[in-house]
Amino acid sequence: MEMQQANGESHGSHSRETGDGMAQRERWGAMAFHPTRIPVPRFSGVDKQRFLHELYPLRKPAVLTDLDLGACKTQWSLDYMSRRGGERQVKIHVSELPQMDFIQKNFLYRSLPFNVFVQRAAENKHRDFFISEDIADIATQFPELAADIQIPEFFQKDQFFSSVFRISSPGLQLWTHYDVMDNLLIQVTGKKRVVLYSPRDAPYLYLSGDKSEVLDVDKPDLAKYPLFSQARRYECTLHAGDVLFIPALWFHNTVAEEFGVGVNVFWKHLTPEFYDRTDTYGNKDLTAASRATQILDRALKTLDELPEEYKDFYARKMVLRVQAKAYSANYE
Ligand SMILES: O=C(O)CCC(=O)C(=O)O
Repeated sequence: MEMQQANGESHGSHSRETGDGMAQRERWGAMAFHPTRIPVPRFSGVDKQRFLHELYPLRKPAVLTDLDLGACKTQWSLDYMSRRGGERQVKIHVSELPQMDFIQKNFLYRSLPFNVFVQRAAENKHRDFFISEDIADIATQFPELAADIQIPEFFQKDQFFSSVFRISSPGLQLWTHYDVMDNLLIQVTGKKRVVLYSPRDAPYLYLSGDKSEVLDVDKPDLAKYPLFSQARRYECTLHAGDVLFIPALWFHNTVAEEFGVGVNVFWKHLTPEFYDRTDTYGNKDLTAASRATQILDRALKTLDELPEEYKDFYARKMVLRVQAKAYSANYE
């Protein structure tokens, strides 16, 4: 029901712009935005048993504190990272503005030696962001550094997908997106704010693929994205040593409040056949979801053959059928 109302209303008000509609949009644009912030709960010293039996089944984000992450917390200074990481080339996002924008593409992919990158990322005047690799695994790419970090063993070895360094300049903002795998975001040094939205709130996020077009979640353009104010905002601040569990499909965006080093660990919580074998970042939709999307694209093209009145009628009937058949009743 929600999806139909959401899309119907927003398209209606955008396509049939009246004087009233424009005034309304201006009012929305001018309105201050003070969303309710739902704190992500924090749990201290969670062990594997508690994680798997109490927290994991809830499929909700949780900040895990006071875990034993190994020597990384005290060791990973700038000099140590540069020395131990060496001169291997790494791919990075480089942008002049801290708020990276995937619509305007205000960033470039570049390669730098790891030691140069780490030093530059720590400087305010440079804007060199996190490392992005082909399927990344810090254990094989940076064994000297990986030896310092003890990744919480909350999943079986064969579920492991990737581990990625997140080295962020102060102020770096990463857009709201979802991943299809479960994820632990381990904040080793520095401070990061994370805002999350439930998969259930997808209708309010103006999605383009796996990303939300609403780049500024603090001051959204409500004239352009009026439904965004309905998205429930979960929020936490990660301090050195905190670990955030981000369940698959939960939208998240990050702001580095200080220069910081983190490590992401992605793992498959479903059996391997669900996942796309060509996925390198853990964000390609499950194969059955991609097939269903292609079939929908074909259905939409077929509906285009109809006159508008009929297309609208059958489209609404189809939406009702999708809701009745595919929406979960068991989902908050
Ligand atoms: O740490 C970051 O800045 C980004 C983390 C992220 O996107 C993720 O955990 O999937």
